Amino acid sequence: MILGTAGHIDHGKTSLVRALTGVDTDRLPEEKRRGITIDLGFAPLELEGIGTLGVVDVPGHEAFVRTMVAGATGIDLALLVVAADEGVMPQTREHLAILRLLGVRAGVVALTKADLVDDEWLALVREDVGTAVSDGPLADAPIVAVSSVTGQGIEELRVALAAAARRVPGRATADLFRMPVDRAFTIRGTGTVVTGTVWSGTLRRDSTVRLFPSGDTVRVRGLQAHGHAVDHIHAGERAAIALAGVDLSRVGRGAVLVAGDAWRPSKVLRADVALLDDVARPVGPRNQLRLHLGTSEVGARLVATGGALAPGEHRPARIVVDEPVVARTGDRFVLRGGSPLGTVGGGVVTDPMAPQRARAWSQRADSVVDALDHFLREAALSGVEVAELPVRLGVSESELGDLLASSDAWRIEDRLYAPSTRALVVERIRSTLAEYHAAHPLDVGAPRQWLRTRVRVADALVDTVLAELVSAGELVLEQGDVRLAEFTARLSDRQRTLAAEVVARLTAAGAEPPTVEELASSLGAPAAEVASVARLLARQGELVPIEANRYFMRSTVTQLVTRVLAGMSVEAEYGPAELREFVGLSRKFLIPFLEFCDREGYTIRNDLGRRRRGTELAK
Ligand SMILES: Nc1nc2c(ncn2[C@@H]2O[C@H](COP(=O)(O)OP(=O)(O)OP(=O)(O)O)[C@@H](O)[C@H]2O)c(=O)[nH]1
Ligand SMILES: [Mg+2]
Repeated sequence: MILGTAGHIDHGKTSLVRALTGVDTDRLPEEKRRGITIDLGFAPLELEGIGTLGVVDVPGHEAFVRTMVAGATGIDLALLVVAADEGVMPQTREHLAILRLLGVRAGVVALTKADLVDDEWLALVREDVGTAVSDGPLADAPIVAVSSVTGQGIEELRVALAAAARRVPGRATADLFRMPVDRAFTIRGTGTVVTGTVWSGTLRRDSTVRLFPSGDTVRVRGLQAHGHAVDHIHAGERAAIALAGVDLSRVGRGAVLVAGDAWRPSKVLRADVALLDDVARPVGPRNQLRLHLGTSEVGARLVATGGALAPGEHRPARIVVDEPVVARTGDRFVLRGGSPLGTVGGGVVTDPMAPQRARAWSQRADSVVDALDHFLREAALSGVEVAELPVRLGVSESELGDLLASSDAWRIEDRLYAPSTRALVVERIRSTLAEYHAAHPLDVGAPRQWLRTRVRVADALVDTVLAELVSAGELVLEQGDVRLAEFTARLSDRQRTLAAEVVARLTAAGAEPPTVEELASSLGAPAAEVASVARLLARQGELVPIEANRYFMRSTVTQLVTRVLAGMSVEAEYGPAELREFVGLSRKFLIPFLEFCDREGYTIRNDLGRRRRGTELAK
């Protein structure tokens, strides 16, 4: 569990952390010299009956609010510090707003420097502070007066923190691992080490993680939790991770470590966004913003349906970022902007992998089922990748399993489609085939491969629907050609005349018929049309293609085959010269005819010549 400090500069956050933990978290020389916190500080806090909490101490200076956000992200409990002698100040309010935007739900308020004020003053400040927190997550938090100098109230504060800690719900350890990096450094002999608060899941030593934004895949060489070497780290722990073979230049605050293949860096997020009540003017797409998500901070623009967001307004919007971020549905974020830079709002991610031109979500999806439905309908024929859904829906892999088991979405291999997609694919296949038949009325059907490219959806989708339609008898698939069941090749009147002429010519030519081209030129018809007619006649059985462009009448072929087989015995091989005696063809026609006999299985060819196959015609 993680406890984070918050509060105005100099109000005594770091002193209080030291009074609670014994650790001085201001370790930088510059922090010592200036007497202020500049970077995040970390310390373990032992609480009776609870165990070890990780404490993140943040700076209060208004120039370091971005660092405060990086520290406050991922905390379970807040320790809001207000100095009794100064009371509520600007960063008290800004930090409170940030805690609320980040979804921190519990904590304790410490009135520090109680030794500097009298009871009457303390009572007034207590009331002020009570009012300041009244509409936020700390409305019910106990307010404890303390002094880090005299030790007054420290014990009471520990008790209050323990009570608050007891009410914090546990984090999901059986989930995808993610840890935003808040520090990176090199240790001699160990190499690059990153630290952070584990947001979700569990990580094992020697496992593999991905590092973003670099995209590197790296091995976890060693793990520490609260300063001790461990085999596993879990959600809600402060962890230090030694990464094998990663140069320090490739990792720093803002990077994120994740495990599993569900994560995708993205430049468009959808989110429910709220502007703070006290921002000066509306925020629209022209305003340059900084998006703080996890420990990362990137330039961003807000595009909300219906124009700019007014102060205090809460609406779905699209956030377009300058550099890709790794986010998950349900993630909280903070938006800062204006000049001087201030916190303007924040919200919750509702789609971390929004399509480029996605419309902002007009209706807030109030259930995972609705969200999935929305993504599927939007993706239509492209479908969505199943692997990314735990991140895109913000559910664990097992929750996704349950969801898919009860969903009527259509799964084809590794993608998921809306149930209505099937009808769309059917429609596209039917209309594509209808067009093909219209353009090629003499063809049996469209080649399957051509159909796949024309329908323009994933091959697996076309194949699945094709198979269904074929088995339902709506389509016919024959030798790689697909046709609508109701389609039959039909000749026009002109083509019927042409067909009759072709048959007449071939009959007249007997055993030595002309090629398609020769037929075409003697008939004065286009070769392509004569070829189509001949193909159709061949399909109907009237003609037989002996060569690619030469057809024989079926009756002629039957006579020739009978003649050649009658002359052959099954026991001997025959050379072409002998076979020619039997059929009486010239060499030019003989060889293609004999090859046809081999193809059709009447004869078998070997080194010695051709042998008659089978006995069915032998006498
Ligand atoms: N008298 C008195 N002085 C205190 C107490 N707590 C802190 N101080 C003093 O207040 C000053 C600021 O204390 P810090 O703990 O550094 O304050 P901080 O909130 O961490 O400041 P930043 O991190 O820079 O925002 C120091 O000089 C402390 O000695 C207290 O309870 N009583
Ligand atoms: Mg400090």
